[in-house]
Amino acid sequence: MSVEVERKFVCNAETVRTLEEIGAVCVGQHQFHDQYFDTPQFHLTLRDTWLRKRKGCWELKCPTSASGTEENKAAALCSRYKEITNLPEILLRVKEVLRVKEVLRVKEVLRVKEVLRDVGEDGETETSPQDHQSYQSHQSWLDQMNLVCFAEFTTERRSFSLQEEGVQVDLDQADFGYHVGEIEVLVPEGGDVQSALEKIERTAGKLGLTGDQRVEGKMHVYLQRNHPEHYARLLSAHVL
Ligand code: V4E
Repeated sequence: MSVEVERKFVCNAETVRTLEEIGAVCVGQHQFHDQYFDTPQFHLTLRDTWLRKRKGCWELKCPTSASGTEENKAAALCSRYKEITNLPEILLRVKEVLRVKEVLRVKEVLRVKEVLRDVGEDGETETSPQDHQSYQSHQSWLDQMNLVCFAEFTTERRSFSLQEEGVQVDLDQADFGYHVGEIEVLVPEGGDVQSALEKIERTAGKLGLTGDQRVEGKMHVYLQRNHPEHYARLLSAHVL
């Protein structure tokens, strides 16, 4: 598990040239399709927990607690989320957030437990790569936890690396007409978040970013445009 620390920024026609001038190297361009899942009552996203399927793999982004020493201006412009890519861990975390015992009827709980046991959540069952693959594509647990897709879009991403800083800069163009940049550093769990924030601030300075407002992410704009009720719930819960 790692923590992704990132700052979003508004990019423009000059951004690629500026990246090249500061020594960033383009490390690739690719397209991916994201599907995001939640209950119809928004149980996950109201807890700032984001379950998605990208390129056939499940990923969960969930909050990480700030240490308290990072609450300065640079930190305020950044977000930090734990990224979980191991499916049994994802199911465990989703189950915790949904408080399955309270939300589902007894019969449904038993079925969820069975699924979690099968994917090795209790650590007793070994899963082979084939099993893992089949659970990645087997979606019955979505039904059992009442999870439905609430957002899907495709992103064209160009990625740049600033090797000496260990920083990646992504320039994203979403298919619903929104363009956003991200400066990001991956920190191993328990690693130095303060140092990641400093690297991001130095990079932002080199890119000439002067704004002191948080820039909206793709999901923010997607929900605002497509699901105003969901958007309003997240705004009033201060998730977005
Ligand atoms: C964490 C989150 C969401 C999940 C999508 O995260 P995001 O980093 O925006 O997407 P993407 O495609 O860049 O993922 P990556 O490839 O970097 O893993 S949707 C909303 N949030 C919360 C959130 C927030 N509150 N504020 C900001 C600035 N970003 C995200």
